[in-house]
Amino acid sequence: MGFSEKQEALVKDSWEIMKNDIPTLSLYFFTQVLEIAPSARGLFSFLKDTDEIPENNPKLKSHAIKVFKMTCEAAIQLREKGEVVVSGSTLKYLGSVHLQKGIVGPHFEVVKEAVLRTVEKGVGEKWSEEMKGAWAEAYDQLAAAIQDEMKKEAAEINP
Ligand code: ISQ
Repeated sequence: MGFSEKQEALVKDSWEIMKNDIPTLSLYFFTQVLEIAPSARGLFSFLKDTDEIPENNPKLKSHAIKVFKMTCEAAIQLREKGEVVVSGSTLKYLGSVHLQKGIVGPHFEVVKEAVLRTVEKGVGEKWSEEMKGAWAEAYDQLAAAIQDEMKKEAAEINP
């Protein structure tokens, strides 16, 4: 099943709403990631030496924005092209950082759950199962593209 215009609109419109409150939502997003997987704290330089999640930390905000923005872009491409295409250099970069950090499949699942919870909080009463499905699919396809690149890169390092 392809990605419909309606699904694309659900993702785009919810991201437009969420953009109005990036500080709250990025904090909420990281809180969810750490609630689901406390050990993920060690993966982020700005969380390593603290028990709390720093509010208004620029790195935290930019990390959160990247995940949401790329998922939103993935939704647009899914509708336009039927697949997620990340530019070669961006994909290579994403593949190598995630590989270097030792990220594996279950990490992507944690972040997926945190993304969905954050959208739910961000859009309030506009939240629906359909919106959840659209975000989940866009995220899954983006995560699959990154993980494919990680496999390729791992094979180059260790053929
Ligand atoms: C993955 N890549 C970049 C930033 C992130 C922030 C939170 C969770 C996962 C992430």
